[in-house]
Amino acid sequence: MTTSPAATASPVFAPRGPGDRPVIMGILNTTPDSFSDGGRFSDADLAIERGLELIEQGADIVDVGGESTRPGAGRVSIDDEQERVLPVIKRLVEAGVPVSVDTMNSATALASSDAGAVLINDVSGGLADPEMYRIVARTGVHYVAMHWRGHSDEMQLNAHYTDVVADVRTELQHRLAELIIWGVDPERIILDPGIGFAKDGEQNWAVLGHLAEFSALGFPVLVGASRKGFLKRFAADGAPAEDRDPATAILSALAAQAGAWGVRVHNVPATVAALDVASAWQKGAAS
Ligand code: PMM
Repeated sequence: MTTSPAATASPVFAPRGPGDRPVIMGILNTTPDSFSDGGRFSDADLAIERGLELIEQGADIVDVGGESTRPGAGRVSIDDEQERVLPVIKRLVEAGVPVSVDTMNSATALASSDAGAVLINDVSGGLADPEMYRIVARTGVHYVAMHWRGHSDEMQLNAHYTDVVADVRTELQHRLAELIIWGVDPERIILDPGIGFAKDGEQNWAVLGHLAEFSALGFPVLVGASRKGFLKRFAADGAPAEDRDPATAILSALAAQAGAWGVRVHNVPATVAALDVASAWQKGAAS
């Protein structure tokens, strides 16, 4: 296990100037039960094809996940998770695609880093696996620490806050402190307020409306709101999750204006258009 050269060199993590388009993380769920793409990409060949398509459409990095984290979802075994994600990561990396792995398991994080993933996207912020920070420190990959208060089958029971913005911020600061104690390079840490994780609709909006307070912690901020349940009200009753893409695109543009470093999305073309408009607006020029 060595520090991945790709992790050091990837342009995904290059410094971004004011008005620059945020990083687009394209979602590639290889789970058969993913709520928003209906499990269409559980076959490895199809998943690889989809990953390449996400890049052609303008994604900067492809986030490969093998365990569903939708509310109520059960756990998968580490073996099953790795069987799903590793072949896809290896082939995407061979094709030159910057890849992140969406995992709470340090063993999967390590195997994915060895396979060339440049980012560990951990929705548990390290709380699900006590080995995670050690692995992140040793491999030198970039790391997303998301705000989390428990696994998907119980998280909505934990949606109690005194002040959701202040509480989420404080809990992320605790993650940051621990990451740094474990020797993780602060330059490689990205924060995520965890939209939809132990948060109801109003709490999600409160966090999004105060996104700048998360950026003020001094770390890049990733927003993952794509097709989530709280956006249902902006589509017709009973409409499929894809119909939340217009609302997601607008939300991504607003997140960009609020200083987000990146957005994690299913629909990349809609996101590119939305972020290019936000960027042109901010720069006063469409270049
Ligand atoms: N949401 C999901 C999965 N992974 N990762 C980050 N960093 N942030 C998120 O908000 C996030 C995530 C759940 O959504 P999905 O089932 O559509 O992937």
